[in-house]
Amino acid sequence: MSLIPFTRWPDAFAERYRQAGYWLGKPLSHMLAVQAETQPEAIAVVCGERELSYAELDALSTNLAQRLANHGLGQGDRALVQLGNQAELYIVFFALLKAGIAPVNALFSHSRLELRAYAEQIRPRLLIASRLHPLFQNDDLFLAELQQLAGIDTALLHADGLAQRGLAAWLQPVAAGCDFAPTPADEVAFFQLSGGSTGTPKLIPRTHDDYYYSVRRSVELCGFDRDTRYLCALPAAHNFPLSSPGALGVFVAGGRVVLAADPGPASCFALIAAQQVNVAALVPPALSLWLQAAPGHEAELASLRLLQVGGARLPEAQARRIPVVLGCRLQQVFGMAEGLVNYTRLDDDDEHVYLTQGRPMSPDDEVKVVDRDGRPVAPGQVGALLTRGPYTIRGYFQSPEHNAQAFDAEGFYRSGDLVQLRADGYLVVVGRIKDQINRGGEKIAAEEVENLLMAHPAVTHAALVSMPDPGMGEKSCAFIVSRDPTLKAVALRKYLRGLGLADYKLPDRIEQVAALPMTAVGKVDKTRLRRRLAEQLTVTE
Ligand code: OOB
Repeated sequence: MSLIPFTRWPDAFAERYRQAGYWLGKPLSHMLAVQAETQPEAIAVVCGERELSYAELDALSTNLAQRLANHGLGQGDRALVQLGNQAELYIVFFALLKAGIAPVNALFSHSRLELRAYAEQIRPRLLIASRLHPLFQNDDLFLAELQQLAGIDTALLHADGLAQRGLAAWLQPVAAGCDFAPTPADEVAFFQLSGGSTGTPKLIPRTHDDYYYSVRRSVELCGFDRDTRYLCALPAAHNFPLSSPGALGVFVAGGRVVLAADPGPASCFALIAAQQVNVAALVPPALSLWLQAAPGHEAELASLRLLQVGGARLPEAQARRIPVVLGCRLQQVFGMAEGLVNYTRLDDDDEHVYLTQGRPMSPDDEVKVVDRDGRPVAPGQVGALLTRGPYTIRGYFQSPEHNAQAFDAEGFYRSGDLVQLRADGYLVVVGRIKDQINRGGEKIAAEEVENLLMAHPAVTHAALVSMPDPGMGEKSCAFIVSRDPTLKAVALRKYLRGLGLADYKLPDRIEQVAALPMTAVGKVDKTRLRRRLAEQLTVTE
């Protein structure tokens, strides 16, 4: 049986991280075992009317792990999972970890193209999806296509009633059968999704050791404990609400995760009041909505003590309104699914909390800020951020060519962010050099959308760039050169959706141009396109 190949940390680093007590040699499922043992009756997850105790979360995930093992699945196998913000997301995650099966947790907003791309890369034997998702709702065509494409031999569907392949049946107790166990702690536990800047989304192999450390250290810094009641309103599979400290942090601390279907104030404020939520995590656009909606709802928000904001740039003015309007403290979180997470600290002064994106969580996070030629910039100057450390990957999954660019010779990951590293070690994010649009925390790789636009018979050239947006921070604009002057934006969007692209990646605006501006080296001059757009937008306002 072969486990999953990935780029390991060099031995000297691995040794250091073990010596320092970062890497414990324990699987991620260990956190659940601890709580099920010490406080089995405590509530771990609240989802709608349902409450799951730690004992139940542990038992249900063991049932599923046992059934999967009996079915012949185990160490080295991969799974493609797409579940929304439901308790099953955690049950399934722990079941797969316990059985040594490495999942990719696709976001619920992902569509056919994304699922296909993940399936092609990991070649899963197992698919766990949801009847609540449009792709799996009405017919089983896409299910059949995925099965054929990737060689999936087992497909389980959440919310499928008592149907044979309904997930519910697989959560029932079963007599013991085949043995199962997590993969060794220094092997791949699961795959995170990269925001990406390339044509196909890259996968991020995370080991038990590195991820468990990042969660434990986050818990320490953010002060999570048994009294923590954490609102998970962002897509639960994303790195931020999963591990910074996120739901896994809550499980490490023995607190309670309260799941919300979406981060809108309408659903969240009532949940905060009903469940006495004291911590929540948001992206900036959701924060804007909360700030608008909060006046008159102060009583509902009274239990909230800490609001974490991350995933995209948080304007200072908005940051400063948080304590005034929402009555709680702000913590800025600047992280990435590849690893490095920076936090402002709970005891930082206002200047740090409002003006910086925090500092790395681990004493062994190494940060370099360099100029175009790769030379370190003077302290406080803007440069590109590179990082390596005990929970930052050394390579994307099966991407040798991309890895050669994405990592430097010393194993530092090029995050693609432009930052200032202050003398006190705090980082300020000022921009980015990666070809990506950050649409309110949702990442869009320009190249992926451009390739699809150019697949349209009438389109000869395409460039996707960001444009400022008051609500989302950034939205996307596609500049296209087309053979057909009557080609409409709606038609192009419909075409992209037809190809199976997730809705959030559809260009918000489409501009037809005679030609794309080029740089001296023959690349599309996106700076000029962005400038043109900024000028147009100010004129029309
Ligand atoms: C988080 O992870 P990803 O992988 O979706 O995106 C990472 C990228 C960063 O490289 C940066 O470009 C941007 O998102 N970003 C921020 C930011 N937090 C992330 N840009 C400005 N300010 C921030 N506070 O987004 C993520 C992962 C773990 C925790 C939090 C966020």
